[in-house]
This record gives sequence, C-alpha cells and structure tokens, in this order.
Amino acid sequence: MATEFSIGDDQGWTINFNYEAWAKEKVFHVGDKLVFKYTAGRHNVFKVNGTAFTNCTIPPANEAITTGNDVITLSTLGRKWYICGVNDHCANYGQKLVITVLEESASPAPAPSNPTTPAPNSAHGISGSRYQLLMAAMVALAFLAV
Ligand SMILES: [Cu+2]
Repeated sequence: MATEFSIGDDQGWTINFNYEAWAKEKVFHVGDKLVFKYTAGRHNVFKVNGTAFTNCTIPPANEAITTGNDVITLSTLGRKWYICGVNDHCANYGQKLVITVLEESASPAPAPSNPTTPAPNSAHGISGSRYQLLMAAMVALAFLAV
C-alpha cells in the first residue's frame, strides 16, 4: 500500500520547520507520494541533487513546482533532495528536505495461513497414490512378462 506523506504535517512546507526531524521517524518506499502544501507564491519546490541541497543552490525558475499542493510520486530508490527556492528560505530558514526511498513495500499477503490449501492437497494425495498403485502394477506386469 502506497503512503501519502504530507510534508511537515499540519505545518506544511514552510520556513523554520525541522524537516530533518520530521523525516527521521518515517520510512519512504517507491510508490509513496510526497505532498508539499503551502500558499502558492510564498514558497516553491525544487528537486535537487545532494550538492545543491547542501549549498542551497537554486535551480532555474522553470524547474520549480509551484502549485502549493505539489504531489511528487517517489518512483526510484535512493536519496531525494527538495528545497524551497524563494529568497533565502533554504539557506537561512531550513526549508529543505532530504529523504531516503526504499524499495517498494511488499503487499500484505498472508501467504502461510491460507485456508484453501488443504482441499487441493488431499485431492492431489489421492491421485498421487493411485498413480503409485498403477506404477506398482505396471512394474509387476513387467516382471511377469520377463
Ligand atoms: Cu519557502
């Protein structure tokens, strides 16, 4: 089951919020979604690399996501970096998020305790023993023929 993470929970995507602490207690998987919520125009979202994250290097404006309700689906493994490119929100107000995406979470299938398995098993058992009986008879016939 994919999870939808609302970045910063009630605070949303904003300045003076500890996104490092926020992300620390969460586990992200491929297929999950990040939702950046903010008042459009006040902030924006840039997906950047680790170096740009560390240095708060703002990419070209046309790479920004700016709707204020930005949904990003995590499609690949590894570390992902996001920063706000408005003014010095990244450099001086901590508006930056780094996460590590793990492989897709296994679907919750309770495989070992499947109640439908005994019936086919016993049916197979019967046909199996019949087959053995037939084989034994064939072997006996073969011996008789020799
Ligand atoms: Cu901002």
